[in-house]
Amino acid sequence: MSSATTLRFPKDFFWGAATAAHQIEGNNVSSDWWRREQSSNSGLKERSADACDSYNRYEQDIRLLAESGLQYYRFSIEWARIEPEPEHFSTAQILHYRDMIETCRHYGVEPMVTLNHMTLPYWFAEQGGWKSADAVSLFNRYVRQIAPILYDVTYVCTINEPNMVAMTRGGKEGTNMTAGALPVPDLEIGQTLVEAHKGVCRILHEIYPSMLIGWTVATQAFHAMPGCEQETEEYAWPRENFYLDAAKGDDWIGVQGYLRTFIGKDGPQPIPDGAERTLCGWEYFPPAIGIGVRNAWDRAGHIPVIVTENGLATSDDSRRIDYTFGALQGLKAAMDDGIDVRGYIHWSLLDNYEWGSYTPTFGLVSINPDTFERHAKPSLHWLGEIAKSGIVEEPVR
Ligand code: IFM
Repeated sequence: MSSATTLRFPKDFFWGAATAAHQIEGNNVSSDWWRREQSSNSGLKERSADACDSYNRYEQDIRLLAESGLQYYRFSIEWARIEPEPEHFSTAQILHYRDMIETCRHYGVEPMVTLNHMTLPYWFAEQGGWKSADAVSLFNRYVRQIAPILYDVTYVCTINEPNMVAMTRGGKEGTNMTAGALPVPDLEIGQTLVEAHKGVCRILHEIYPSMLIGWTVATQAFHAMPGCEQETEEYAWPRENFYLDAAKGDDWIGVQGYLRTFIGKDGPQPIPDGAERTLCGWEYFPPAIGIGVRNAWDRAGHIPVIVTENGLATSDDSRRIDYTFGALQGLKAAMDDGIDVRGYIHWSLLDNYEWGSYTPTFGLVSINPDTFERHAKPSLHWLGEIAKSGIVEEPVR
C-alpha cells in the first residue's frame, strides 16, 4: 500500500492568488479589448460586460483572500483607466488603485502589482499599440504617473506574459492563449516589450531602490517528439526563451504554467487521444509549472523565481485541488534541486472573464452573475490552510 505524500515548503515561502483588471473589474470601456468585444465580428463568445464587478467590490475580494490564509494578492492596474485619452491622466483612477493597495494592507495582505496585463488604452492600440514608434516612451510615461502610489509595494510586475502579447499582437488575434493556437510571434513587438520593461525597471528603481521588479512569462513545457530536439529549441526560442533570457539581471522572474505542448517536425502536435482536458480544451498536465520553473531558472541566470500563475479551468473543484497538488509536487522537487522559488500565486482568485468567455472557470471563488455574490470554493480553504502551515497533504478521497 503506498502512503500519502506530504510536501513541506519553507517558512518564508509565500502563497497568494492573482487576478487581472480587465478580467474582473467590468466596464473597462476605454480599453482595446472592450472595443473589440462590442464589434459584431469579434470572434468572441461573450463580452466582459460587468465581469465580477471587482472595480466596486475589490474590498470583498481582498477580505476573502485574507480570511482564507493566503498572504499575497496579485492584481493589475488598468492603463486604459489611468489614461483613457492621450495625456489625460485620471487622478481619481490612480487613487482607486492606491485604495486597493491600502485595502490589502488593512487586511494584512501583501499586494503584488502588475502594471500591464494584456489590455491597452484604445487610443494607444489604434495608433499601433506595441508596434507604434513611441510605444516605449508612452508606457514609461504612464508608469511615471502611477509610480507615486507604489511607494510601499515590494513586488511589481511590469508586463504580464510579454510572449503571449507578441503572439496575440496586442489582442488582435485568437483568444486561446497557447503557442500552438496562435500565430508566429512578432519579435519586433517582443523587442519593444523588452525595452519597455527595462525602462520601467530603471524608472522605478531610481525612485524605489529596494523595489523588486520583474516580468511574468507564460511557459508551455515544450516537449520534443523523438528526434525533434532541434525543432523544439527553434520553436521555443521566440515563444518563451527570448523573454526568459531578457529577464537576466532582473530582481525575479515570474513563471506562469498550465500545460505542455509537443513539438514535432512540423510544429505543435495535437493533444494525445484520451488525455483529460480542461475547460479551455488544454491537456490536464500538473507537472507543467515545475518544468517551467526549471527552464526559467536556467535561462534567466538563476535569479529568484516566483510562480505568478498556475491553475485549472474546471467545473469540478476537487479536480482543481488535485491539479494544484500535482503542480506543487513538481514545484517542490525543483526547489529540492536547488532552485530559489520564493512563492506560489494561484490563477485565479475569482471565476472571471477568460478572454472571450466566462465558461473556463479558474477561480477559487465563484461569482453569481446576477448578484455578484462571492462564494468561496473548497479549494480556497484548502490553499489557505497550506499558506498558514507550509504543509501540503496529498488529497485523499
Ligand atoms: O486568464 C489568463 C491570464 O490572463 C494570463 N495567463 C493565463 C490565464 C489563463 O488562460
